[in-house]
Amino acid sequence: MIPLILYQSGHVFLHDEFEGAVLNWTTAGGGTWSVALTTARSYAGGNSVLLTTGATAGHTAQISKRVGFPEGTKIGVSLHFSIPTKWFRYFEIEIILYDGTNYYDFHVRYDSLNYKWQYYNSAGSVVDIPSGAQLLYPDPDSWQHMKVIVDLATGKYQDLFVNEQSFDLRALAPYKSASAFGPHALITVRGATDVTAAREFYIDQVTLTKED
Ligand SMILES: [Ca+2]
Repeated sequence: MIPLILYQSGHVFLHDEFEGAVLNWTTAGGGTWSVALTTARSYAGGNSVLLTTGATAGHTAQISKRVGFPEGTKIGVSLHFSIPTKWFRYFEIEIILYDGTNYYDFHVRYDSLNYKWQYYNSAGSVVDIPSGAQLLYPDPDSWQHMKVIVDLATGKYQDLFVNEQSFDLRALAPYKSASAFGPHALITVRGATDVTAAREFYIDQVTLTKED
């Protein structure tokens, strides 16, 4: 099997290795969260982004970015992430695509307590991805790779690649609702925990692609 960590399809229209002096993403969270560039660890170069969830209610931390996106094509989001503790709980990528009439809320997350992938379905509920069980690399300082591809033309999820596993998502539809905003995408990378303690995770090398 070809290691999917080398999987690089599509045409890159945004790439961020978080080596600049400024974090060029919008930050948010719930409770006493924090988000900042750090030299504590990195996948490439000398920096990554450290996100710390709130220890108080909310328990989330995230970065997000709005990007222009041509109508009728596929978009891919690829990144490396590192979670120091398996009890973190949820690590997720959310891709909201606007086509001028509706928005589609594509949302894939890893449940680190039950070792499985989940998605938000057309009712806006979190459900398991079929055959979506996966053990990530075990060492707490491991960098994991994931790539999600979604399709505005079909209004369906497409593919999820994580380390050496792949998941066919083409039968799965996301939540959809009316929105008059013009065509663009809102990309969010988020961590969430359900314990009353701060949890840390790292992100590096985020790549957004237009897929064929
Ligand atoms: Ca980096």
